[in-house]
Amino acid sequence: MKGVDPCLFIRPPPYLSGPFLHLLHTTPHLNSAAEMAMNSILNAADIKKALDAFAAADSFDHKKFFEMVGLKAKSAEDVKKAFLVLDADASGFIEEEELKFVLKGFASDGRDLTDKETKAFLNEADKDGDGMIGIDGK
Ligand SMILES: [Ca+2]
Repeated sequence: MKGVDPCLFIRPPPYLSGPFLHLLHTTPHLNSAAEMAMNSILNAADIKKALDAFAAADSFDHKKFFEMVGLKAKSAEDVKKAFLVLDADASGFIEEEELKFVLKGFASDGRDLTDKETKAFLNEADKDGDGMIGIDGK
């Protein structure tokens, strides 16, 4: 396996992209499941406060957001749990489509990120430039 990009093996099948993901993210009971999982890691009041702070379109700042929800102060184990909630298709990466709905992973009524916010978030968080965010935060 040396020299082979491991991403090739954990890329989601085509039905798990685009429209299907959108359905996944807009299905209320799935969102509630994500919200419940996130509430077991973070404080619901902190989540609400952070969502309110970035309620306006194009105001999202992921560093401040993660700090406000308390994720920055969490253990690597908890951060990993949060990552798994946001990685809706369990591909091992948070892709652009998942990033767009990232706030719904914190609360089912979280807004969608604008395309501008999604791109800015991805550009900054995707340190290795593969177009998605891995569990190592790259
Ligand atoms: Ca994914």
